[in-house]
Amino acid sequence: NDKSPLQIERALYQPKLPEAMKGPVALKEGAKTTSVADQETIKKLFPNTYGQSVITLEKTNNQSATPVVSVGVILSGGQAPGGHNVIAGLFDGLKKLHPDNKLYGFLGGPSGLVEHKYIELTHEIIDEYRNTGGFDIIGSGRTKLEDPEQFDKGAAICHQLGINAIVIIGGDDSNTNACILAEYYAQNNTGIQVIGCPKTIDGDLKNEMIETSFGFDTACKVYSELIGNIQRDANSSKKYYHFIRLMGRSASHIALECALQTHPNMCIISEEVEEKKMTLRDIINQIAKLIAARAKEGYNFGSILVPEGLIEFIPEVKVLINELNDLLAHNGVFNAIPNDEGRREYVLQSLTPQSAVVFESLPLSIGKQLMLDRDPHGNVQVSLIETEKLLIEMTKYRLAEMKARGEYKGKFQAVNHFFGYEGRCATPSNFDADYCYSLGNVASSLISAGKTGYITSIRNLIKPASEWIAGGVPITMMMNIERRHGKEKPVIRKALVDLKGKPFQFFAQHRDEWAKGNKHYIFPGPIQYGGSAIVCDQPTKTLLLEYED
Ligand code: FBP
Repeated sequence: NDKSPLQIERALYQPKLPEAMKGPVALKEGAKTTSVADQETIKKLFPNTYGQSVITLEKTNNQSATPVVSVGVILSGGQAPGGHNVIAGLFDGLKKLHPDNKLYGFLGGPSGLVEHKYIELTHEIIDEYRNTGGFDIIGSGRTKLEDPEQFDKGAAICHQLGINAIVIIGGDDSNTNACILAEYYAQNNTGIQVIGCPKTIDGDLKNEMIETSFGFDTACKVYSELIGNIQRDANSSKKYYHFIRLMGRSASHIALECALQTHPNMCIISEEVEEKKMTLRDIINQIAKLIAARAKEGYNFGSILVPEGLIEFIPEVKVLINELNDLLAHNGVFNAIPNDEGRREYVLQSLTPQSAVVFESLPLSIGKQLMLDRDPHGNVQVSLIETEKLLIEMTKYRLAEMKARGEYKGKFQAVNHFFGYEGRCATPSNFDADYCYSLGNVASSLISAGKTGYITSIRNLIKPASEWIAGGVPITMMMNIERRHGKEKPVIRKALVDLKGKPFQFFAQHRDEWAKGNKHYIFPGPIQYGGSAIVCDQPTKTLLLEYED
């Protein structure tokens, strides 16, 4: 057999649904909505999809006949545990509504729609992927859907296959584009609906109506298990400082959640660095101070969590990155330079004097990583920048200076880690398996009711699944106008860590205590899939702190 016992067992897991969704559902329309900001502008840009009502799904006894529909599904962006269950929930929901309903999967992300690459998803295929991690059922990609030409190509394949609706499973950018596509299809009377679904391990697609994005729960639990193991190792051998960088392109939700789960000696939160306008030097001083204080107590070991996006939040590095973005965008001269030294020289000559100083002060390897290609959304690929190594190098120098002045007596040996990809495709926790299956089911109900421009929403997530509240939210409700790559654009507001919010406040109240000694470490252990609900069905600490009374 080419499956592990857990794979076999997990395939049989029946995800839990909200009570209201266990049988036929009715859609209850709530109050009309407005966007979070810039109402007039957004209304003008989305005349067909703006202002719709929030929808709640309620139990009904009379299932009305629904027309036969065909649906296309797209996985967009980075993997997140539970994506397969969204598709399984969508498939089962559609089949429950009418056995002749069909589901197609566009291959390799949004480009599958434009390039007409697809498969029909059958019972056999779906059953292979139930409750599994990964996006390999149809693959994912980062192509941006933003041009009318792409939209028209998408409409052509939908008409050819008789597809009435597209479900886009993605993060804030992908759902913004889902809304633009919904509006375009409505304006052009294509008869194609578009529904979004909130995905990303980064946890930054959240607001009043979306309590969390799927995948955040599982990914944080995987990283926290590893951090706990490392802390136990550090506390056993008592000789290493572990600098652990955690994924999360921009927001520090993952680092914060892992800190709440494991109580490390230090966790940097990018949003705080930005608010306090901390320079790289300030951050290094803070780390060195902690290490010196611990050394005094006899502890020459510890754990330091570093959010992947940190580099972009340090004010002087942020200015540098912005200059590099402008300088390197479609720069034929730069691209034609054959070697790293030449490229570095070119960059140094082209930057403003202040940024040139910052660029020069960074280790060569980091400078090289900052010059790498941007992703299709124009973002610096922060997962490729080894910020934890930068911090280790600079801390070493700082501690040596302090030692020379007699301010530090101790031994500093550091080990670097990066936890990212190992958590993105893990077997979904019960929370993500249930949440995702429910999200997929909701999408089928919104489609059969003819809705478009909506994102699926499940709330009351800290309660058992049976008490979850399912529905749909107009995507325009979450939008505002932001300046992106030099242009004013309607986008879903990205949720960074709220420094006034309860998760950060809890962390801030306890971090001084966690900085000291070795008694506070927590060892969460691996995700549990079977056993008591206390160990299997716990939501994240972030959700608990945000929503518990
Ligand atoms: P999404 O926002 O698309 O879900 O991606 C999340 C993420 O895992 C980030 O945390 C990370 O910075 C990025 O993807 C890495 O991208 P890639 O898979 O292209 O290396």
